[in-house]
Amino acid sequence: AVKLMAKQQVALEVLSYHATAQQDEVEKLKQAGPVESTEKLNLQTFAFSDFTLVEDETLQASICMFEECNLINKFHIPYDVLCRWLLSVRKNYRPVIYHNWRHAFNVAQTMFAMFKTGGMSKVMSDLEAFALLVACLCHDLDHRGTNNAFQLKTASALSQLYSTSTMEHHHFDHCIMILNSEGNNIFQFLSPEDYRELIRMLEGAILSTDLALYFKKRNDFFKLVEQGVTDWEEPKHKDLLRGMMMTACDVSAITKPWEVQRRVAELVASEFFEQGDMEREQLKEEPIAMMDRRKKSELPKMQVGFIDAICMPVYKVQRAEISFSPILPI
Ligand code: 5BB
Ligand code: ZN
Repeated sequence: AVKLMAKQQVALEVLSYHATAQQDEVEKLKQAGPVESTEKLNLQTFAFSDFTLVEDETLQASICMFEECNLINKFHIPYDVLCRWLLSVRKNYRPVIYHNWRHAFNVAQTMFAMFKTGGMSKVMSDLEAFALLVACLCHDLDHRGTNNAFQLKTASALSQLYSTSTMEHHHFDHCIMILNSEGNNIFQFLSPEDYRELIRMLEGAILSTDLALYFKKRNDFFKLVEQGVTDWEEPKHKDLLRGMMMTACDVSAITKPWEVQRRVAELVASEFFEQGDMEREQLKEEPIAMMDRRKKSELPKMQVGFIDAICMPVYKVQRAEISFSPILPI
């Protein structure tokens, strides 16, 4: 009963924010078409930065990524449905400092580069490319700029619904809700088998962006790679690999040229500090150092710790046949 009430509460909360694209927006994006070439925008490179793109160019560039992975043709995505879905996805990111649409777009771009430049298309099917690209664009939907620990501490409706991977479950739910909205189902012409498999991969990929799950699973993955496993056909291994790719894309801001990564780290820090402020004001609690603006001077050291302990291990994974490292050459 508690769970049911939580669910109703969350549904109300979610519905108050959920919105899909307007027809005039769809028409405008349709007319604009994709950007001329992904090369022009450097979409294929790991050093890409979105700073020079205006809002609508991020959507055109997204269309381009679908196009260049041949997903529009292969999976018969109606062009207006793709446009509407992209507009809806963008609309369902909140204007928070870091976990906003731009972050999702950048994560998808790194995934695109892994396929095009990193050679991951050699081990991934088109259906997997589709699932991963969509997962990247949707993996932080309706983020509120606060983490899972904050949801638990504030006993938010969301945390009553999902006690672990709270936000990630919500991002997935939100993703499904958009797909189920009229005119937004980019999967509508998939066979029932492909559809089921794609949704399963989508859920796994979005949930794997929970740092806690990454820690739980990464040792299994590193062991596999160390053993020289090349047989990514084993479904369990493949699930693991897709999850690790999601993590590698999610934290890829740290792989950008210094000026870019510095600016992004500032956004991350600002969002953390805002949560710290809320904890102080609303919960009368001392925030952890990472979220405490009074401990700002400790931030560079923490960021280096983050890079060494969380990011580098996943980028160091390398075998002749696979590499998804923006840092190390193939
Ligand atoms: C992260 C885990 N937390 C519970 C304690 C603190 N750490 S941390 O020491 O690794 C840390 C990470 C400390 C400071 C940080 O940013 C200061 C600007 C960060 C950090 N986190 N830095 C970043 O550039 C980014 Br991006 C992030 C984002 C982490 C969000 C979730 C990552 C999901 C990976 C699957
Ligand atoms: Zn993210």
